[in-house]
Amino acid sequence: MKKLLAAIATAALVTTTLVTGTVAPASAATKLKIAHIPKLGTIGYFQAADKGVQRACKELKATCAYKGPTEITAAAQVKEINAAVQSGYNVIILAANDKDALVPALKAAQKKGVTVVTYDSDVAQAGRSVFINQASSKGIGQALAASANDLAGGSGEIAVLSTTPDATNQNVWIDFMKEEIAAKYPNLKLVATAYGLDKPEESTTETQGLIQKYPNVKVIVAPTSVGIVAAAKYVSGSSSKGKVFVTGLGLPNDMKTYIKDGSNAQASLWDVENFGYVAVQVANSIKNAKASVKVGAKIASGKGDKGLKSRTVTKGAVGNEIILGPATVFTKANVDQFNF
Ligand code: RAM
Repeated sequence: MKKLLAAIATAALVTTTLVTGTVAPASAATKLKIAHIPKLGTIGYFQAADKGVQRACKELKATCAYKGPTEITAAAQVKEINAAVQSGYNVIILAANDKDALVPALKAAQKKGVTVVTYDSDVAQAGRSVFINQASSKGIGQALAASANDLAGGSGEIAVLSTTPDATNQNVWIDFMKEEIAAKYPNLKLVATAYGLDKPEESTTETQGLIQKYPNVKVIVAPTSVGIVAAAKYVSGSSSKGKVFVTGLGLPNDMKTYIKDGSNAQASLWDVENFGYVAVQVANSIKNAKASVKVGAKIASGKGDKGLKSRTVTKGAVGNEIILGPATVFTKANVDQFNF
């Protein structure tokens, strides 16, 4: 029996060697030239993601450039996409400002052999190979609804402060949040959705506008790293402190003050640096190992992936996607343990 097991093990080894041997040697791998195109260059969240992009690039000996648009629009991203193709980039890592408007430019890029991986905010399937989603979109929507219900004490008016009206990710999350409210929290009333364009000044003005127009609003839900801190800062410095509460998605360093002071803000987020790392590693697996991106396929996500070392493709709200991992909820007790 022992001999038989040993023989099977040896046979398995031989087979593995043969399979591995058929893969192109490392030296034949395409050298990656990666353009990282965020929604807007100045957003701290994307700059944090770029640290992970750079970490993966170093590991892969790839060339990487942060091509942050100066406007948070689809048109500004189309310019960056076309310029990247013209300059010979062979991979685009993109957080999209619009689900459909970027697709023609991305299709043209893919035709020229560019591998496109979206992360954070998706485009329609035809524009990319796969989407790296930060966490389950439904899970994010449910968590936002639960937090709003908690802060509202189970009933009353709530409002949303979003980014741009066309942002794929925020729109998917808000839809799931509405579904959850209808199903579980019938005493919450969503009175308005405002758009602060992921800019501090606009987000502050929109927060002020919401509170003025809806004097009974109890909670502002901001699923945006820029909006949430603008809203929390505004509330904390106004007479609404302790009456209006802010929740949503935000960087722990930005939100610390407002989680700990009497504002009682709530916030959660995922590991943004690892997010950028995984996006690049998945792009490398697609380009150099011809990894399948079909639902059910497993993709290597790099030895420095702080989560899993390989990721499974699943079916998402827009198309095939890979989920980074659950978000961390920051509390008074844990927020000081994070530094990003
Ligand atoms: C902003 C962006 C981004 C979103 C985070 C939470 O930085 O809108 O797309 O994922 O917030």
